[in-house]
Amino acid sequence: MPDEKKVIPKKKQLDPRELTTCEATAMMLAKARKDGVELAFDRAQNMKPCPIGADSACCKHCFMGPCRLNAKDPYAKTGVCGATIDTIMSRNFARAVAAGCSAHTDHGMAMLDLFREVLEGHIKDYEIKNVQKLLYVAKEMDIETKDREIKDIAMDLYKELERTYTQVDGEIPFVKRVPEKTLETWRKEGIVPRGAMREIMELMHRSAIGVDQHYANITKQCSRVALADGWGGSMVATEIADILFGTPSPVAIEVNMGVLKEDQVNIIVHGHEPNLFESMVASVAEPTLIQAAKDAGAKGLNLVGMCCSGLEMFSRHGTPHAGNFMSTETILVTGAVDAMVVDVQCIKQALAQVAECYKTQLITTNPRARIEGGKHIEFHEDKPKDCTDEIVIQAIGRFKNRGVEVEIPQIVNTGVHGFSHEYINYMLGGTFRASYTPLNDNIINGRIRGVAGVVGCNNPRMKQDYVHVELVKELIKNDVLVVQTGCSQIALAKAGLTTPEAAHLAGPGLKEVCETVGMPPVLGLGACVDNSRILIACAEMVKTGGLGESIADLPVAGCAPEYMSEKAITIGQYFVASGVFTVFGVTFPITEGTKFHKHLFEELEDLGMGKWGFATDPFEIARMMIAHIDKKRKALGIDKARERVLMDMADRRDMDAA
Ligand code: XCC
Ligand code: SF4
Repeated sequence: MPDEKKVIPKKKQLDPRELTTCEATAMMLAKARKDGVELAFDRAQNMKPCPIGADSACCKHCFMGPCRLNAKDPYAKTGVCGATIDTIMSRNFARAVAAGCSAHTDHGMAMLDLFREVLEGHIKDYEIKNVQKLLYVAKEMDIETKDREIKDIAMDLYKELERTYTQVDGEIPFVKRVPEKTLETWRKEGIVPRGAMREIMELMHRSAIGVDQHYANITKQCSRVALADGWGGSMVATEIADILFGTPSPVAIEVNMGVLKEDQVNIIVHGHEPNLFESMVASVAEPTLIQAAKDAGAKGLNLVGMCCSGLEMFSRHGTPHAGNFMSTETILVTGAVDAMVVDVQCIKQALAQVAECYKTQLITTNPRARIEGGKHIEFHEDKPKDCTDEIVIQAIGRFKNRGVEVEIPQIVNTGVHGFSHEYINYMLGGTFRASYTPLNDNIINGRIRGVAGVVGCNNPRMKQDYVHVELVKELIKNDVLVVQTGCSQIALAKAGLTTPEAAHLAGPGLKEVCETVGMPPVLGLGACVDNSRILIACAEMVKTGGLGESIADLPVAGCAPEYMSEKAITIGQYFVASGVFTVFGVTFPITEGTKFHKHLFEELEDLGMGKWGFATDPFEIARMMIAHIDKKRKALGIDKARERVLMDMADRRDMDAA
């Protein structure tokens, strides 16, 4: 039974099924209520979002304020310094972009540190697993590879990629991947990133009191910072993870809370750093530790993932995945989790309290991120197993005297995930002619109407998973191929849409392509940093030809329908700056009817980029995305082809029926 003092007073409580479409989460939410344990779902009901903040109409950038304006009459007042609503909103937006970029680039830089230490021989527990990928990236970066030692090539690549972060002038290395016309637009606008550190520094400076006070100019630096994430920090994180740990390829994995095993020691890793998780994989395979678990009466060690690091791991190791962001508290309610191990990003502080209620060990591992009430076992890359072995020992200790009742929702779904852009290439093109030509051809001939990225978090202000799932269903029904990263793909996996069998839910054109290739209509590409894989895929589509000259010409659109993180805003901004129409759900930190709103939601498109959109209803979002895709098809002159191919297919069906 949970600790008495944690029992919460009865406040407003909605039926769990109104809060989530995830059956397991609903079950555990109901149990938490019975146990008197408060979760983020409850807090969201009892804490209305601050209405002034929701409109981004307040400023606390100096201590003459904080100042707040009236979103209903946005130009009636200014701040004490005279800052207008547009300045205030764009500065708030800038700070979110800077924070999100910092998260991804700090993570990417940590991966690069690891890479360097491996190369210099200071770290011996990791190695280069994927030489082919190393050579491929090195060649792209114009590094000589012929007749050279792998180590030397790798060191040159390290030095080259380090510029992504530290360079003070020039252009970041991965602009080499950007289609020429897109890059031309960036150069014209002055938004090609130099190095992430410099760009973030400048944005923090410009968004301080009394510096940049033109919303359009602030937006430029927002784009520059965001691009330093998408084509910089995140892309480096993805590429280095592939080089060190292997490029993912599709595997069938188990998802949902049923992956926990009552008779095993259950260890959840929840966070964003693959190196910790890789070492956990090694520790749970350690014969002495397996024996220790058996001696404690367990059948074995059961390692599962949650959120983004889970997404990176399942495609490399087939590690099961227990759920997305809004399930991280509820899963502790099962009582079956012996240790929850976290590193950085998206870790709710309340996990410490919920863990305490259910006697789970909450273990922090990264020096950047500690939680009051959690146990800290620091992870050091030069001796990773010191930390992860100890975690296993702690988990076994908790298994031995769980002291709480265990109730695991017996729900397990299967999804096929791990589609790198390299694999998409191969899957559609075949080994001998790996290319994007078949994808482009199928878009041009209209079988595939376009491609949509549906990504990002859960947010307890929306019914968990509902918008992700309904939106994606609507898109594939309309022949739009969906690619995914982040927590979104777990929503779709739980709904059974990430298997090849889900092709029957697709429109006739997409269905035919999926059935021919044997692929799902919804492709999971990995963690949030792996949004870079979507950028690369877009760049490849442009380079392959037939779909215009810049990313802005492609019949593609993006969406984060249940986002909650500042990181999502950064991702949204780099997709917009790259040329993609990007729709966000839940809420948008902006006041409508202002110049800054018009700038983000209309004017950026006129500058050759994409633009933002906002809607909360999945069907409305789908309508907006499809309308955009159709607009681009028309501009490319391929709108008629689609009508023809659909007519053909109807004829064929009639013939089959006759
Ligand atoms: Fe976090 Fe990455 Fe959002 Fe999920 S999707 S809630 S950012 S874990 Ni990235
Ligand atoms: Fe107010 Fe201007 Fe200071 Fe912001 S920067 S808190 S608007 S005085």
